Amino acid sequence: LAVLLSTKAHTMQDWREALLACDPTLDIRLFPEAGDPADIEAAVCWTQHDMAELRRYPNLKLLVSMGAGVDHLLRQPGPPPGVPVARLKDERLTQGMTEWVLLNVLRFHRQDLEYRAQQAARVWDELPAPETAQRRIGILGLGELGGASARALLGLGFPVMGWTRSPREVEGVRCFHGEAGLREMLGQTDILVCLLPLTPQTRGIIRAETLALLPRGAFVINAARGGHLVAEDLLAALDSGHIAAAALDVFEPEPLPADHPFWGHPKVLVWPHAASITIPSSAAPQVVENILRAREGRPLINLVDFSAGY
Ligand code: NDP
Ligand code: OXD
Repeated sequence: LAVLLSTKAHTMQDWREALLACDPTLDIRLFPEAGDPADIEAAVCWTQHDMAELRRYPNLKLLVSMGAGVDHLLRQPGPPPGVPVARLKDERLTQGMTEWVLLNVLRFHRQDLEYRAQQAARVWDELPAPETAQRRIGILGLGELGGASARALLGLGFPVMGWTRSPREVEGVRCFHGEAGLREMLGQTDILVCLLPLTPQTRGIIRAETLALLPRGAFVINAARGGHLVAEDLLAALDSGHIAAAALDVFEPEPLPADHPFWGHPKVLVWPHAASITIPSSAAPQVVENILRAREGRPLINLVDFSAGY
């Protein structure tokens, strides 16, 4: 029985080696060299893999995302019926995201954009000192990543709020849920951080109507998926001055087209979907654990709840 690996060409060998380091007996096939389709028992895929293609493997028992997000696996036509899907929950992936969120929160909080503009103009001028305890952070999603960012921001002394699907209690965080909760949180959010999964319910969550609820001069940080944000609405809010600046790591489509206005916008920080990059050697143990569990018919870990969409 074999494992099908399908990811960007430059990470394929790293993944192969990382999985073999956990279990040297694994038979790993690098897509598109799958061999006999009946051999494939598990597929470990990243965003470019066509889900319709997976229907070729009659003995597929498990599909694993090479990231925390699974929207690429669940979108139409979706994984083959009856095949469970697992995501990654990985300390180093979480650490990378926490660092990226802190980096951008601090850039905005500490007026880094203004100071860079001053540097370009050779201006030596002190801006008013920012108040950490008054810079309210609102995080959309308090899961693996949002929860870790919330704790790190609390540790720096920021007041932190978070919005989730089900009611949550997170120590030190003011928690909101539901439509009314979202409106209430946005009205008090100076820096909005999106760490939601992309589902039909969360698509377009950052749009004209929600941006308008943020206080004038708020910042937007999106590290989740491009589909969470309506780009034209953010551009309009930036151009009107309602939103001060944005840090964006994810776009729809990716790569961000060369002529997109975000590239040259003075108030937008563009990242190439690199806020946190999966490190195969760190993620491989849980993937191999799941492959062995699937083979032996034991309960799987880090499973996606199809009804919730993440
Ligand atoms: P989790 O599944 O652990 O957490 C998701 C959170 O979002 C939960 O708190 C959940 O609520 C909340 N949520 C989901 N749907 C809704 C909804 N309809 N309304 C309100 N809240 C909702 O995900 P992770 O934290 O691991 O990852 C989040 C996303 O980050 C990934 O799906 C991926 O898209 C993105 N990502 C981006 C990376 C990058 O480099 N840019 C790297 C890794 C991930 P509840 O607690 O009630 O379940
Ligand atoms: C992920 C990502 O989902 O890298 O892990 O975007």
